[in-house]
Amino acid sequence: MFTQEKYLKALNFAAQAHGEQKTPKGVPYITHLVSVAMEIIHACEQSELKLEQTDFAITVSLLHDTLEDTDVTYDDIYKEFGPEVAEAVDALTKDETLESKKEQMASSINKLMSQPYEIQMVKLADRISNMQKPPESWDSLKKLSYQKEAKFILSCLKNCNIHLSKRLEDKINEYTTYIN
Ligand SMILES: [Mn+2]
Repeated sequence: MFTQEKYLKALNFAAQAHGEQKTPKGVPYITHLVSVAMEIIHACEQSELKLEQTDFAITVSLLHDTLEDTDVTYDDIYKEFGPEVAEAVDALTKDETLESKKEQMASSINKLMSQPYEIQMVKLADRISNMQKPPESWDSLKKLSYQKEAKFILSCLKNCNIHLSKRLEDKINEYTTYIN
């Protein structure tokens, strides 16, 4: 189970932070965050994770893109949610001082591998959410490289949660139907 008030606190904070931002498909960004949180809740229930771990993973899932994509700072998160959540969101944020997307991904995964399982779970849930049908504008090459990247993420983080790993594996296989 999880604590409704903690979910709502993180949801409201994230909704405020992302404001008018949209996903690549043009729907409000909060749909992405809620879909990641939904994957986390499902996996935590199936794995019978403790209340504290579940609340933590849900909060981090709702906030996971705030540092990367909004004006929210590490200190803002620290003040509202404490040091563990701030550290977790930071660990899920790309280092944009690195030049290529590939380097950013490698460094991000490297950083995540030494983090607690609940934080790694958010990365898997994020990618599960992002393996839905890609935008029409993506060509085959882009879709293929996105699928390849997902395989890399899965191979590095698969031990954090068996249900999320299985779900991402299924999503990766299903993704092939979107590539022509
Ligand atoms: Mn995300």
